[in-house]
Amino acid sequence: MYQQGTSAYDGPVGLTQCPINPGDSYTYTFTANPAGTHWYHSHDKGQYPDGLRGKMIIHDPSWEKSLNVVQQLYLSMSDWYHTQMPYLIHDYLSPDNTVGDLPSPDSFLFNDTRTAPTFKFSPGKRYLLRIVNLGALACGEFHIDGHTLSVVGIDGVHVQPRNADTILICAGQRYDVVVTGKLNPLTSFNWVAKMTTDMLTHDIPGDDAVTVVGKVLYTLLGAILNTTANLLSPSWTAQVVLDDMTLKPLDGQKLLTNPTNKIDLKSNQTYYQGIGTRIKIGQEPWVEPKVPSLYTALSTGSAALNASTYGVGVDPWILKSNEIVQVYMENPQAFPHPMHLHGHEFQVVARGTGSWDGNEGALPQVPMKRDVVVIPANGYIVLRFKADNPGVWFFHCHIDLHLTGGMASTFIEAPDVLQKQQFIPAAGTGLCSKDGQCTTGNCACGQGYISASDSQSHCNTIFNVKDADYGALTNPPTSRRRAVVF
Ligand SMILES: [Cu+2]
Repeated sequence: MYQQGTSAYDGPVGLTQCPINPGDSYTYTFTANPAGTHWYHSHDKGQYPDGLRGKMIIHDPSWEKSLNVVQQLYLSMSDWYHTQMPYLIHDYLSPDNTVGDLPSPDSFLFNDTRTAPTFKFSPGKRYLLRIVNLGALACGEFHIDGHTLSVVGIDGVHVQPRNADTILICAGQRYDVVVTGKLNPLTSFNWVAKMTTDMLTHDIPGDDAVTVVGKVLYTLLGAILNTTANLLSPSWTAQVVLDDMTLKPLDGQKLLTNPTNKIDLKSNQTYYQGIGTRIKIGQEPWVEPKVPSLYTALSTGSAALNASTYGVGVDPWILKSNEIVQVYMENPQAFPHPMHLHGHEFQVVARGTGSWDGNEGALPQVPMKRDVVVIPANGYIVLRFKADNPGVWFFHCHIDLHLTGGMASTFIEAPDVLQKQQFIPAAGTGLCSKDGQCTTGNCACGQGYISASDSQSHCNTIFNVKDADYGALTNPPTSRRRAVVF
C-alpha cells in the first residue's frame, strides 16, 4: 500500500509503530491504493512465516472488466518450516552461527496446504489467477501444462499482457495472470508449483517436498473430463521462465532521469564477535530504535532533516520532497535477495551481474515497475522513484531471517512536509507507553539533534542491544537449547 497520508498505519515495528502486545489491538485506517494483489502480515520478530499472514485483494472493477474474465482465483505459495520461527531466529542470530548459516525450509505449501486445489475451467473462458508468494525465503515457479500464462499484473502494478510458460514468484512478490481455457479440450491438465532451491545452501529438500501438482479439470456440457494429459511429476523442471525485466507497466511511465539523490547500498554479511552474523546494506545492520523512526520524524522539528537524528542503527536516509531518488545496490554474495520497498512502486532501470556501468543510454525507455525485486547473486539493481509520498519507509530483504539479522535501511521521505500533514496517532502512543517506550524525540529519546557519534552510544545498535533472542516468544526458554522440531 502507498499509505499516502497514513504512514503511521504502514505496520513495521520500529519504523511506524511500537508492537501490539498480546491482548492489545491497533486499528489500521488507510486508503486501499493501489489496487491489485497484495498481502498483509506481521512485520516484527519473524512472525509471519509461522502463519500471521494472508492475501489481500484490492479490486479495480474497470481493469478487471477489461480482462474479460469469468472468475478470479486467489492463490498463494510459500515455503514452510517444521520448526517454529522463535527457535530458528535464536539459532540464526546466535554468536555460534559464525557463517550466517540459513536453515532450509522443509516443504512447500500452496494455499497454505499440501493438498492441491483443483481449478475448474470451461472451454474458451478466461480466468484471472492472483498468486502471492507469502514465504519466508524461497521463490516458487508456477506453470500450467498446455496453457499459456498471460501476465497482466505484478505487485499491484498493471502491466501490458505478456505471455509466459512459467513464472517465478519470490518472497513478497505477487503475479496476476490470465489463463484461457482450451477451446476443444480432449482431456484435463496438470498445473505445478515448485519451490526453487537456489537460495538454499544445504539440506535441500527432495522434489516431493517442494512440489505441489494439481489439476485443471474441464467441464464439457456438464460432464468432467477425467483423464489428464501429460501428468506432471515432482521432478518437473521449468522450460522457459519469464524475465520480469521484460514487463512494461500499463501506465507507460517513462524512465525517471537525472536523479538528485543517489543512495548507494551494498549487502555485507559480517560476523561480529560475541554478537553473531548480521547483514547490513548501509552503514550498520538495522535494529529496532528506542523511538519508532516516524515518531522521531514528526517530533524533532528541523532536526528531522538530519539523518543522524534517527541513529546509525536504523541506517537512515533522508529524501527531499519530490526529488528523483536512485537506489543502487550491489550484492557481492553468492545468493540472491528479494528486496522490498514500502510506500512506493519503483522502476527497476537496470539489473545484472557484477557492477553497473552507469550507462544511461542503455536503460529502457519504459522500465518495469514493482515493489519487490530480486537482486541477483554477485549482481546489482538500479531502482528509481519519485519522492512524492512523505513518510518513513522500510527498504529491506524479504528473506525474513535476513531482515531479523538487520538487512534493511530506513528511508525518511520529506519529513518537513510530513510534519505539516501527519501526526502520531493516540493509539500509537498507547502501544509504546505500555511497553515503556518513548514516543517522541531523537533516537535517544532526547529533544532535537543528536550527532552520529553520540547516536552510536546513546541509541540502539547491534553493539548495545540484545536482539530478540527467541523472536516473539513472550516466555522464552531460560537456557539456550537447539531448535526443537515439532
Ligand atoms: Cu536476503
